[in-house]
Amino acid sequence: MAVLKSLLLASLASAGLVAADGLNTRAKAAGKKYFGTEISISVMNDGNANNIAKNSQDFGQYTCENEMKFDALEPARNSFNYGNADKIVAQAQANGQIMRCHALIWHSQVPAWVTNGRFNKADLSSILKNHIANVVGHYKGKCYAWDVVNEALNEDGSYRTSGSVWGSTIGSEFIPMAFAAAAAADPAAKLYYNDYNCDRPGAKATGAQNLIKMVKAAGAPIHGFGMQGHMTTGQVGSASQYVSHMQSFANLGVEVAYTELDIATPSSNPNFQQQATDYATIVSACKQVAACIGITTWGFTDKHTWISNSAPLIWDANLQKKAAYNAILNAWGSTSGGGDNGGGNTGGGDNGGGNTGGGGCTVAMYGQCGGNGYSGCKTCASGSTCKFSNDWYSQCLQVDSYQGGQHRY
Ligand code: 9MR
Repeated sequence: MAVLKSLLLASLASAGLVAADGLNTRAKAAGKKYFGTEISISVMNDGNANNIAKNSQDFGQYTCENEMKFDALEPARNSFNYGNADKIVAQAQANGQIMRCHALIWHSQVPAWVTNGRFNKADLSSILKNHIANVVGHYKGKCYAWDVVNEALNEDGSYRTSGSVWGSTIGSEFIPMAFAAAAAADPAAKLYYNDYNCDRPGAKATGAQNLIKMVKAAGAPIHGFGMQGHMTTGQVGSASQYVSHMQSFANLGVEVAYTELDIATPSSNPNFQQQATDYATIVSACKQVAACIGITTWGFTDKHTWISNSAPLIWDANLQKKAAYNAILNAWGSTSGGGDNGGGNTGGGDNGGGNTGGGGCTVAMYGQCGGNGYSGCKTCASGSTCKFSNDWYSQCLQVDSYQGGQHRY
């Protein structure tokens, strides 16, 4: 019966008789700007996967996975390479999808000419401003939002210096400096601070709120907070905690978006029903908060995910829709904007997680711990280990308790 109904709706939709249905269509009917996905050149080169990404009923927005990062765009000083990122933007525009642009200033994926350059504060500040002026200028009018600064906080909410060329050379003033430079280059773009492990109240989320206040006090514009939302199946808990937490950011005068949502479950022993419930919980929370303007998942198929041995997304590795797909549709509600049900939120435990920074030489989760030219601390905070990513970058990554594995880079 359900199959017949969806076949009927699909043919009516293709005949233009009813609005086509999808994750993005439902999000918009619930008053949001978009439901979107991270995409990469590898996904665009995977024809069947890319056909899913091109469907604007499901995805109204793209974020480049790596193609707009500093190392990709300015691999040598003042020499900019926009080829791959432009291909993604062109596909978005061809399909009527908007871009969240990611990420201008981050301690990770910084090219060696910057990290090894031994620049003083004045020189590095001018490198930062030049990068932003070029990149934001190049994409002026094409990015709904920019992640201006990414992951500038330690787990205890203090500003990251260890492993960050920006924080250690310029100090925290690089943050308002970056926001001011982005605003000058594209006054219409929404300027975001984006970070992980801020999804619930805690020291790091408080640090993010202090950072937003600090940028404003310095006289620079900041319009949004990006909750990355890298979560674990079965540990998501109830929607109400996310509702009040997002509202506490909105109270600072910024909009909020889930920018990198994925909900890990081991591919060897997945729990897709629980995962579906957990996706519905986050969607239902966003739906309840006016300031939550949209949700981006960090990819859409388990075939292309940054987390090894995991099945964290909405389509499986064979590009078939998982239980999460319908759970998200139901959680948004009907396309006519009426109230469907909210999607089942089960209670469940709220484990805050999060490792504290610790004194002396400890690299927080996701911090750099090795790579050519890296001379900083190599000891990862407890719960994480130093994992090789490429010749220039090793990173402290979480040891997943459920499988003893590691997130990968
Ligand atoms: O998914 C990205 C992966 O391909 C890269 O190797 C990695 C490099 O650090 O970055 C991943 O994306 C990250 C994002 O840019 C910022 N937040 C965490 C994301 C997942 O690791």
